[in-house]
Amino acid sequence: MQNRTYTAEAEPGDEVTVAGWVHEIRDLGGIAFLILRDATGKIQVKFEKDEMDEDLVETGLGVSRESVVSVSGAVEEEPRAPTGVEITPESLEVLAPADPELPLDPSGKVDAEISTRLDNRTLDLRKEEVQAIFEIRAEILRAVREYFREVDCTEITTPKIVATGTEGGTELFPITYFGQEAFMNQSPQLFKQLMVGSNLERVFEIGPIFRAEEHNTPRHLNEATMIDFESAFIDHHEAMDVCEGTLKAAYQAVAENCEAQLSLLGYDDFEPLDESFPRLTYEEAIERVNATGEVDEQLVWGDDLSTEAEKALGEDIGSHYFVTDWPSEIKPFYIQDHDDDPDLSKGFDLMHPRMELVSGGQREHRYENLVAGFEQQGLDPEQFDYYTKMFRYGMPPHAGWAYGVERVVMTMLGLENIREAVLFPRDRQRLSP
Ligand code: ATP
Ligand code: AMO
Repeated sequence: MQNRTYTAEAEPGDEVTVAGWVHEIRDLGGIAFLILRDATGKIQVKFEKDEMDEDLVETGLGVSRESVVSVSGAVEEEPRAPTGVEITPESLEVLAPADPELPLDPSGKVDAEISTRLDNRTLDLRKEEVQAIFEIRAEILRAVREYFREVDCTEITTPKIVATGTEGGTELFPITYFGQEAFMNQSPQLFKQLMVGSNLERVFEIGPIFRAEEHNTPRHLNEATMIDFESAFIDHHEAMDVCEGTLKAAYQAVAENCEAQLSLLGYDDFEPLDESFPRLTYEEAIERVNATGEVDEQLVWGDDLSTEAEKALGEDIGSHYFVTDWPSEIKPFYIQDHDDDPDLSKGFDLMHPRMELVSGGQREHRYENLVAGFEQQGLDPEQFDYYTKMFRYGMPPHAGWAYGVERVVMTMLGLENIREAVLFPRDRQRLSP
C-alpha cells in the first residue's frame, strides 16, 4: 500500500495511514477504541462518538474482530493509550471483513488445542508468541548460513525425488516417477558426499527431508528441515568442531537479536552456549547411563541409547554433549570404522539433554571398504552404483553431519511438541493444510 506507515513508526504530529487487523474494540459509551495490530505492534484508534462523522463511527465500531482495515488520521500523544500514542481517524476503510465466528481466538484469551491451531495456522500465527517461534527459527537459519559462509562452505540443493534410500529402508515414502518406483529423499547424505569429491570440497544444505516414521511422537515429523554439512579433508573431530560452532552461533544470534521474542516466550534470562560440549565415547556413555540407576534395564555394549537412557544421561550431564565411537553395527554403511577396531565406528551424535539433535561422522571414502560395508548391512551395492562409482575416481577423506532444525528450535525454546516448530507439520494424521 502506498504511503502506509507501520504502527511502530507512527509518531505524534504525523498524519498517517496504518493498515492491519482489528485486534479488539473497547466501547466505553461516549468514547470507544479500536486497537489495530500489524506486523510491528498495535496502535489505539479513538472514536469520540458525538464529535465525529456518524458513518465513520458506525463503520469503525461495527467491524468485526480480525477484519483487515486501513485507517488514516493524525497521531497524537496519549499517556493512557497502551503505546502512549493514538490516532484520531479521518477515514477508515474495511479491506477484508472477518467472519464474526472465529475458529480460534488470536488474542490468546481462549486457549486452543494444537490440532485446532494447526488447522487454522494463519489465525494462530497472529498470536505474537507463536509468531516469535518462527522469527527465532528464521534467526537460527540466518546465523547458521552466516557461520557456514565464515568457514567457506558453498550452499547446495540436492534432489528430493530419488531412486534409493540412505537411512534404512523402512522409513521411505514411495512415489511413482513416470511409471518407475522412486522415493522422497530421507537425507541429502549421498549427494553431499558426492559433492565433496568435486572441487566444491565443503558444502552445506538447508532443505526438507521425508521419513515415513513408524511412530507418532512429540519429536518426530514426517517432513522435517535438515541442516546438512559435509567437508573434504577433515576428520570427525573437526566435523564436531564445526557442528558445535554452528549451534553456538545460532544461540548467540538469538540471544543478541531476539530479545523481544524470547521475552514473549518467557525467557528473560536466555543464555548463549559458552562452555565446550563434553565429548564422551559410546562406552563411557553407557557406563554413565548404568551408573545413574535411572534405567530399568542396564545397557550392554551394542545397545542403542533408548529414550529412557538419553533422558538419564541428559539429566546427568545437564548440557549439550557428543557421543563418539559408536558400535559400527548401529551406524550406517557410509560411516568409517576404526582401522584398528572394525567393531568401532567414527560416527558421533550431538545430544541435547532432552533428545538427539545431530548425527554425523567420518565417512568411508575407500571404494573397497565402502562396497564391503553395503554387503555387511544387507544392501545391494549395484543399486547404489551412481554413488559408489565416484569413489573410484579420487574421493578425498571427508566428514560431516546433519541437524534437524525443528529439534533445535524445540530444545532451544523448551517446546513440548515438535509440531510447534513447523508452520504446517506433516504427521501420520495430518496431510493438510
Ligand atoms: P531419529 O534417529 O529418527 O532421529 P531418535 O534416534 O531420536 O530418532 P530413538 O530414541 O532412537 O529416536 O527412538 C527409537 C524408536 O522409538 C524410534 O523409531 C522412535 O520413533 C520411537 N520412539 C521414540 N520415542 C517414542 C515415544 N515417545 N513413543 C513411541 N515411540 C517412540
Ligand atoms: P539422522 O537420521 O540421525 O542422520 O538425522 C539427523 C538429524 O535429523 C533430525 N531428524 C528428525 N527430526 C524430526 N523428525 C524426524 N523424523 C527426524 N529424523 C531425523 C534429528 C537427527 O539427529 N545422513 C545422516 C546425517 C549425517 O551423517 O550427516 C542422517 O540423516 O535431529
